[in-house]
Amino acid sequence: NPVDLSGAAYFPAALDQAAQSALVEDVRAILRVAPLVQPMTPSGKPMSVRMSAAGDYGWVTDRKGYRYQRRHPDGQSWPAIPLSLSSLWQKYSNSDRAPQCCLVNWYGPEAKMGLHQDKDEADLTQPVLSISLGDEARFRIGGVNRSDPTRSVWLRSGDIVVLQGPSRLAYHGIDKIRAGSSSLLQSSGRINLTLRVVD
Ligand code: MD3
Ligand code: FE
Repeated sequence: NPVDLSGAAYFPAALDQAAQSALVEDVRAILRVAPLVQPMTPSGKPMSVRMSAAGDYGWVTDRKGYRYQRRHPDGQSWPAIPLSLSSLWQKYSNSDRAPQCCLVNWYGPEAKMGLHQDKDEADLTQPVLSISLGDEARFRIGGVNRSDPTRSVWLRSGDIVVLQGPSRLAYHGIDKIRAGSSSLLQSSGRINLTLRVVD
C-alpha cells in the first residue's frame, strides 16, 4: 500500500524485475513506431528529456507551442498503449476512464525536467499514473503555487506514483539522474512513463 507523498500515492517497488523488463520491451516496441524526439520549447530551447508516446494522443512541444496531438511529429499515428500499461492503470489509478496517452520520457545522464504543473489535460480531476524504469531520479514535488515548499524523493526503477486530488496540480520536476544506478536498460538512463486521460 502507498506512502503519502505530498498528497500523491507513492508505491515504492511496485513492479518486480520481470515486470520491469517486460515494460522495457513494450517501450522499445513503441519507440520502433514512434521514435524519441528532442522537443523544442516554444521559446526555442531544446528540452534535455527526449519524448515519445503511445495511445490516442501524444504530448508535443515545438516553436508553435505545446499541446496534445494525434500524430507523431513525423506524421504517423501513435502506437496503441500496450496491455501491460493499461492493466497497471486499471489496478492503480482509481479512474473510471481509459488512458488516452502514455507519455514516454527518456532521460540521459544529464537530463532534467524543471519544476512545472501538468494542466494541458481537459479534466484535471483525472489522475496521472507515473512508472519509473532504469536509473534513479531525484523527484521534487511541491504545492499548487510555485513558491510552495517542496520535498524530494529518489524515484527508483519499478516505483509507481499516482497523482490525484490536490497533488494533481502540484508543481513537480526531476532535478537529477543517478547515472549507472540501475542495470535494467542497456545503457545508463531513465524511462518515465505517464498514463493520462487527455480529453
Ligand atoms: C505531479 N514527468 O511527464 S513523473 C511529466 O519523471 C513529468 O518524467 C516526470 O513530470 C518524470 O509531466 C515526473 C511524476 C509525475 C507525473 C505527472 C504529474 C508527477 C506529477 C502530474 C501532476 C503532478
Ligand atoms: Fe509533469
